[in-house]
Amino acid sequence: MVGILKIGGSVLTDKTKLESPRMEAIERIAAEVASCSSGLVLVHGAGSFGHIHADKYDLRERFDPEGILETHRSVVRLNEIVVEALGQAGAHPVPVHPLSCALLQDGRIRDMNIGPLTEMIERGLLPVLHGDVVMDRARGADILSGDQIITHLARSLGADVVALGTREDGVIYGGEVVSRVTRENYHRIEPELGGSRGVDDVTGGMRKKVMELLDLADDGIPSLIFNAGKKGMIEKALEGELVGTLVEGSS
Ligand code: IP8
Repeated sequence: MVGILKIGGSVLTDKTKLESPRMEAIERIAAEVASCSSGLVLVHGAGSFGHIHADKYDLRERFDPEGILETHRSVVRLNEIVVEALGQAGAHPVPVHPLSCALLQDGRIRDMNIGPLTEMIERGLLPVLHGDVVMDRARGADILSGDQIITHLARSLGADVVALGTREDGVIYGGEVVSRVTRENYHRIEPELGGSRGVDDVTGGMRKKVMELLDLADDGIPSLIFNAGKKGMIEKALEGELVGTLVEGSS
């Protein structure tokens, strides 16, 4: 049983202020994750660590060695905070940095070294990855979002559960949570799907997330978007309870 959990950067950080972790949320989430960390891979977003630097150096458009280093170091700082909190909470976290194990081609993952991850999971460790700046064979370097990481891992590890914790209760349409999103209803809700709050999100917000997850659903792997800002939701999401929006294949 393999579960992939992403926690968005807006849950873990205040996206309006440079490098400001929400420590209370991080510690609560670490405790919740530690209690169901067996067979789990955790991926976290960058929030105000990373997006601000990537934007400052315009990293999606230009190859900039200084920007690459600054952006990577920033997301690693958040990763260290998350890993530390998970360790304190009793999990056995290990940091895994995409810059060192993934390669892109035109912004999409071309290669990712999965061997160490399967070994970590088998040995009871909790790999903790994050959105990162990653080398790209066509562009030099590009920003790899945690959303693309989870869909890639879900396919290559054959995940049983894929859950994305955000600060929203799920996909919202007309002020209500949409319980299921498929290719059939996507065109109707799409105009209401926005970007993300706070700093410029260089990887695209809710619309991009849902598109990524619909591609995963086309491959037969459903996923859940839920509110990780609310206590107790992580366990429910990982147990398969419908506590948000299920993105699934067409029936
Ligand atoms: O927050 C973005 O990852 P995301 C990574 O998961 C950087 O979209 C470096 C901005």
